[in-house]
Amino acid sequence: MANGAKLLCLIWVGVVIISGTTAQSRSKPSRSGKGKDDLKNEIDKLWREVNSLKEMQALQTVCLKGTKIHKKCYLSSKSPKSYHAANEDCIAQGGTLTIPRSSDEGNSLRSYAKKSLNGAGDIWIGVNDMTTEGKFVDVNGLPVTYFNWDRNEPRGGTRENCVVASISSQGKWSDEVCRTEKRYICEYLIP
Ligand SMILES: [Ca+2]
Repeated sequence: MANGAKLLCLIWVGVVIISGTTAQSRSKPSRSGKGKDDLKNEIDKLWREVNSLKEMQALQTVCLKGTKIHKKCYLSSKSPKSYHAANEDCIAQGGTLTIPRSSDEGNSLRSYAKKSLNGAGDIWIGVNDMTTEGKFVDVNGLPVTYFNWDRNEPRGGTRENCVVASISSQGKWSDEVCRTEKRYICEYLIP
């Protein structure tokens, strides 16, 4: 081969190699970039699924340990606490203090309380008039529409701003000093 032809051949080989490399280096990052996004989305999706499974499992454990009524599970706590401590404990477990929304719920709550807390006594429920005297709201600050006050209750005025349900006395409600230590039941909403 003549020197000129050799040179041309070398240049051609060089061009082929360089264009190959640039084609690769051009397409590679975009492919891997897209791949990374896909992978990230996939991981995010799996992570969400794992978390919702964990929540479902926790909820199932609560329902199995406690009791299940329509769209709610109850789990009693045996050690008495002040209203605030009880409320915080329920929130930490992913629930709230029980809020009986109807006489049916009140009855279910009472029979579960009777069974799980050995009969007598009062339990905190998630109702209070701490913000405005006489205006009873639930633990989320929303107005309560179902009440089950005992006769002559509430009567504690500004001194008693938290509500208990009596296990022995048909689940009737009374206002009580929030610092008092009472047993309680947390409720968990079932999706
Ligand atoms: Ca009050």
